Amino acid sequence: MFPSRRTATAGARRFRLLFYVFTATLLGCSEPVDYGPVPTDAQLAWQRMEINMFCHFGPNTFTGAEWGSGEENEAVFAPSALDCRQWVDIAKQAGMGGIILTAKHHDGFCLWPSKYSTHTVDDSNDVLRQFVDACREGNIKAGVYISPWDRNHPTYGTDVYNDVFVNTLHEVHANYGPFFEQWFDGACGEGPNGKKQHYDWPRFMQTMHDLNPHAVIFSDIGPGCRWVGNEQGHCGEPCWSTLNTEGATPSDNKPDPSELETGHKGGAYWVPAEVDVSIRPGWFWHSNEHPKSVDQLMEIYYTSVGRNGLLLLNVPPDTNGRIPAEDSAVLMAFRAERDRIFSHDLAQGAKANAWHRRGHKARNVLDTAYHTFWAATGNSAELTLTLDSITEFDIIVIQEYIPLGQRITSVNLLLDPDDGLYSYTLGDKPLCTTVGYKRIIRLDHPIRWQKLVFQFEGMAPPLINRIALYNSQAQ
Ligand code: FUL
Repeated sequence: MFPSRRTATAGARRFRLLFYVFTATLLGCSEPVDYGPVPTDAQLAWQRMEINMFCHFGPNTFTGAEWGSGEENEAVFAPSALDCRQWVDIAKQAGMGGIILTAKHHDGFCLWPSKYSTHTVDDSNDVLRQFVDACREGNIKAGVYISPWDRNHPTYGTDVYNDVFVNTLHEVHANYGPFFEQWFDGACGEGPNGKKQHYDWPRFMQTMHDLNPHAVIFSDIGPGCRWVGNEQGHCGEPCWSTLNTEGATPSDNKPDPSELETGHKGGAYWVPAEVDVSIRPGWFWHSNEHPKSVDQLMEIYYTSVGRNGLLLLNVPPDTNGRIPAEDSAVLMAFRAERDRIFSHDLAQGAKANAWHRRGHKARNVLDTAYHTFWAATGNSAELTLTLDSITEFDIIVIQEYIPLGQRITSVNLLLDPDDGLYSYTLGDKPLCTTVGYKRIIRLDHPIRWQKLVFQFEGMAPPLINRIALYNSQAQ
């Protein structure tokens, strides 16, 4: 029988204490290493972009359809004042780092003069060329959406179509790349002969890897990033960047959308969530539709970027080939609102204290350098922030250092009643479960406090690269 705490001898107690100090010292000396799957450099750079623009543009813009039939006359696609530089300017001003263009949607219409299709723009109207040139000139990353579902191609529904699709990928990536992201829509419907295609996903993925190993590949299940399981603009709660994809394929054999929303705790692969949602009701521009409000976009921001996702916000150009003024205005207001709230970090100047591994002190959570972080010594860890003075805030941002894996399973906040004005506590309710790249926590109402104790639980010792506080009510 083991001696209980109460009955242990003084010698046993001394031995136990020495054992703890020794273990803590050993842990404190070792460098943190990867826990589970970790992002590639390309996935990390992608996640740090936070918000990108999606542009759905094609014959549907002119016909009012969302899924074109593939039978539309090519001449219907006739933008009167195409200006991809305007898209770039707006995306940059809105704080976006990349734009993904639907180079071929389900109607099969190619926005470049493809040799593998007759349903294309003509040589003098190469939209994809104009798009990549404008992106390069404006120093913003270009990405491309190429739909495998093709309602026009005569070979769709036969094995030959898989060759056609691979050739199409070659043509686009070799002649117009490099692209930072390849978007593979999972939709798989009937083609012109009434047959569905059996997509050769392994071959498509291998082709992409050979063409551009640095592109982040989107599909329902990755491998670069995954569909978030809904088109409403939110991640699940929790939201893991890890996913089990063994035995799954995009389209018809993917995990349930609810699993794509949350990811899998302890999942075998790093496949972060991309939240694709449109600023308007449809994906394509329609004259009778209007953009969402700033408040709606802020809500989407909090539940996508603020829950460990990347927001891919669709802003469709109109029949002129330009982003309409009302969409641009709301995007500027969305940017201004984020700047207003997030440009003044109230934790700056605070003191941070915690047990840490050598070189990875608690104060690293306060600097803005990405690769400095606090490394806790155990799976349960506490960090205390003491602000300069009593401060009012209602938003807490926490960023986990994901280059070494996603570890945190819950965060609790204790407000120390000795130092504040009120003995307000959130103590019995976790602030959040998962953190990941970025977690934005909105409190129910602003609180005024000076000393905050964060309690972290992780599957491995938590690594935190940033904690910041904001007041959304401040002007
Ligand atoms: C879906 C498509 O069917 C929609 O038209 C749109 O492109 C959306 C982003 O993905 O699967």
